[in-house]
Amino acid sequence: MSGRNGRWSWILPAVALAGMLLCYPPAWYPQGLKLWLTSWFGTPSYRSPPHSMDMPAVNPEPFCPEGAVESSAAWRAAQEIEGVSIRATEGCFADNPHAVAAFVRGTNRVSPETLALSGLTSDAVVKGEDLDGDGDPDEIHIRLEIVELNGASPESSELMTQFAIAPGIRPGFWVFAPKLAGMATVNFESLQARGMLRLPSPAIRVEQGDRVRITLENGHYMPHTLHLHGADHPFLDVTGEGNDGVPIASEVPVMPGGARTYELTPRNSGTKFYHCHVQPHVHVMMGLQGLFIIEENRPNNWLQTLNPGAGQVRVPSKAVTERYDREFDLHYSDIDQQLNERIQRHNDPRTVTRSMHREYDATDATADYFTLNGRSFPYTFRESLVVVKPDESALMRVLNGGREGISLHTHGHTVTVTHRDGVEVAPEVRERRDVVWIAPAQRMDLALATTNDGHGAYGPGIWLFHDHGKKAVTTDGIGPGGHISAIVYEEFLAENGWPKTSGVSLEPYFTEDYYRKELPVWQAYAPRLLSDAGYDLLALLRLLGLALFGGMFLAAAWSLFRRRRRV
Ligand SMILES: [Cu+2]
Repeated sequence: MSGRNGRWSWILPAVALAGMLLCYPPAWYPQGLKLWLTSWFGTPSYRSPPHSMDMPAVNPEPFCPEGAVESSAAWRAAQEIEGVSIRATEGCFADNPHAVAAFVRGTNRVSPETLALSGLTSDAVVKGEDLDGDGDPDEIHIRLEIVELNGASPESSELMTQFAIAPGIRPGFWVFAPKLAGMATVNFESLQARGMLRLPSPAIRVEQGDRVRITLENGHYMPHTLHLHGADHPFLDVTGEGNDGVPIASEVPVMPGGARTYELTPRNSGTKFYHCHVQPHVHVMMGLQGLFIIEENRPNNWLQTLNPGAGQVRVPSKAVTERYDREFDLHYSDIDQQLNERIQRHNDPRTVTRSMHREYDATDATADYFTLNGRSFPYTFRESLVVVKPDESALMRVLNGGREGISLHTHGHTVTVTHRDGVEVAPEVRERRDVVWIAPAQRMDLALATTNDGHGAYGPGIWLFHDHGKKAVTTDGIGPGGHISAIVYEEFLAENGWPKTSGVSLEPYFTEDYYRKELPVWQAYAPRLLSDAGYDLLALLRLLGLALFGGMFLAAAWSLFRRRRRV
């Protein structure tokens, strides 16, 4: 009995082994074995690769949404409000012209109608006396609030108040914001933040010699301050209180529910910076940072005190219009999702603080998202284009508010660095560059000339400008994304302000799927060739067979081994 059993007991493992060899994918055989098999059995016949998968139809957002108030003719047109000449916006999205007028005249000086249309409170930007008698107000009092965007809410499972930097991408932010009347969302049904509650914090413009007061009204749940980086300000104010915004050197921070007024009378002009200085490695990177521009003193110099979202300056100063046809505020930043998502996981100030200060490690930070004026491509094409005409000059005031340096490259143009950190570069040593290195916190004033001379410019077109380091042109590694924008000549803009691009369809980039990494990149121009590959069913069957015969073999070998030991 045992003899017959012994003979038969070898059959099962042998069958399992033969099955495994049959099912083993031939492509995995060693080269020598493949050649030996080929010499015995001939070459294997060609098997076509699996079919391409049918991808879902792309359902893009409108590039330049019709019917949005930002893209309306009423907001984009050149117009005069309260005696303020407001320039046209050639691109798709414009700032609210009533708010622009109120920022120029002062929210305390415009008509109730303009104030209501601006959405601001009457004390948002208060303009007082003309101290030097040159026809413009020199007493400026700005009030800033702190607003959380895309945070967790105890009342809803949705993020509150929402602001997308690109389709479907909503990291959490804290921003300085102008004082607004009414609610934070566009209406009762929407979770969408109002236009002026956005990234980046507004660019602030004051005049050299102005008596400037900025009150930080802290309605937020954490302590904050205001630090005027590079702007000439006294360390202490007239009452002896701290005025530098630095909790470890000058003052107790502004606690939740509190307010503090910072004061300065800047003696020099230039492109400066402002930011919170409480735990700056996290607070600045959460979005509490903005451009601070001190304009040269000129008669009748009515300034647009705030430029929400930065971008085109619709009422440039006298000194700027003497030298340039156009002016743009360009605020770059980057976002570490590991930091910014923390306010989406907690809504108790104690747990947010614990998570940010004790669990997050800024030395391990890597940037995932890259923004220009608070948006990533393709949204940068709606509101951060540098729109020009031939034979013009434009001033680009650039701030790098991010944690990584930027090697800013302009296609089709060279730019001249006229000021670094708001300090003039002597004219005799200025040079033209097509790559400008901008360190974190650095500001560069770049002069762009659009005369087609083969040096400064190569002629009209849609010319990209972007960091030439390889990360910042992606959104969490998916390109095109990041802070890509373009210098666009007016003749290359459609009626609605959208650039007349040619080449690949931009439609995939206007979907959330693309940035969730669910769409093949070139599907649009070769739907079958460049879609995702389907599954090879035969290969799957082989693998299943391999697993089955492998299991059989192991089970049989084990029972054989145990039987032999018993014998
Ligand atoms: Cu802060």
